[in-house]
Amino acid sequence: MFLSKYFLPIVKNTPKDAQIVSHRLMMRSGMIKQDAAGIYSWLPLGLKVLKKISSIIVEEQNNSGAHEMLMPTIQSADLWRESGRYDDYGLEMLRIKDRHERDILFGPTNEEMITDIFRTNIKSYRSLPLNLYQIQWKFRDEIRPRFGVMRGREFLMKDGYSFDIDKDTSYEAYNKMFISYLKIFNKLGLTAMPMEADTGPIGGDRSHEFIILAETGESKVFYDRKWKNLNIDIEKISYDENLQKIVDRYTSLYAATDEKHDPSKINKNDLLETRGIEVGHIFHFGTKYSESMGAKVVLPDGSLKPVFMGSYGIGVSRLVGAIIESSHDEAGIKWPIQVAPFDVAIVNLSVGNDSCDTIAHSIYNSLKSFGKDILYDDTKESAGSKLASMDLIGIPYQVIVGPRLAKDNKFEIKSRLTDETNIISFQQLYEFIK
Ligand code: 5CA
Repeated sequence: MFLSKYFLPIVKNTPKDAQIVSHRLMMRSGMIKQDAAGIYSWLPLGLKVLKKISSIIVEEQNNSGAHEMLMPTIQSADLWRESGRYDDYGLEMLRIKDRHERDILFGPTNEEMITDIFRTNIKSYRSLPLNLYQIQWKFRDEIRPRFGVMRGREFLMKDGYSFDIDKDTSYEAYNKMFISYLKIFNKLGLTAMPMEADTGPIGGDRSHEFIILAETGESKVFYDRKWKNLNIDIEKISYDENLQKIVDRYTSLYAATDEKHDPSKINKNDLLETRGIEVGHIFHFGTKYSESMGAKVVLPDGSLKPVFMGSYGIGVSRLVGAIIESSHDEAGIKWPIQVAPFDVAIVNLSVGNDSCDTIAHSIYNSLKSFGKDILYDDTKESAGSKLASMDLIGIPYQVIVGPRLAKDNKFEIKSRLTDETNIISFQQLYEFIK
């Protein structure tokens, strides 16, 4: 991609109302534009990151045996009346009337709709277990939308739902998602701590939040300092193992948000206190929705039984902010390679200089032939401003082509993650890419 032809509206001044670093950096780097309180447009650079995060989630959820689908954002109020949540949900639900005066709503979550899909299509215990998920926009009319995409009113969520024949197999499905979530956050370059949580308006008997530690997080969190020694290689864990044992290891050490914190449960000397960002939340609620909405399966003896369910959420758009909170410096974002909007940036410091242009173009073409996604700064901005913009948007590698080195067919390569710079030749670049 040539920067001169791209849409990257970089903002020089720090936006006044952005209180936390991820919000400031997302606005300044032209990733998002606020359209109303808690409602954002995702501009090309931001959308690329959102899609990369989504595809890592999809890949790992599919590995766990879940199936991706897509439900509408708009739902009928009648479904929510069946579960009893239409009245219970309160002011966070955006309620709409269509032209026939029918009550509809913009979905804040999808337990009712998925239960309806299940009861329409699944009749026998033979179809279980089943796990269906989607990545779809949600709307919650938050009283205090803030921190940019961290607490939006419209936000992208991965929401999944498991269906099982009894409590034991349903807990197995819950454990599978528990492990899948840790694998996802690990793949995204984040360390997420699972913490016991309240079930709130979703309901149920078991629930965990997944928290990224960050000073700017909304929740206060308390945990055992021995957490750091919990050496589990989550990547190596297979979904076929005894997952209860692994979940028990994760939950054996004290970790709680302030709603659940109980000082009597932990030795004072082991206690650490900080703040965290909730990036995922899973719930086991058994037959809460299947009973009220009549989602039953026929058992081998011909009797009917309501299915056991759980639901599993990840804040996909919130993750963009959470990753920035945990990977940035004063100059800007430092994207982990796997979610970076581009793989490599080429900065031509002297557009119009023959040797710079020739070198920059040939680097562009050869990196492209290796399948790399490249942003090539071919604009006539000053060198200082170009380098500052590249540090701001945080592409993991910058290839910097300037007239002094170009004379000898050389250029600089900078890792944005370590800020280490090296002078290299074409040959070294190829070796590096390989
Ligand atoms: N039905 C369940 C799971 S599918 C559910 O809705 N869970 S939730 O309410 O905890 O939301 C799931 C995740 O969405 C949260 O862990 C959080 O990361 C994200 N989230 C929730 N509210 C917002 C918001 N206002 N802005 C951005 N992300 C949000």
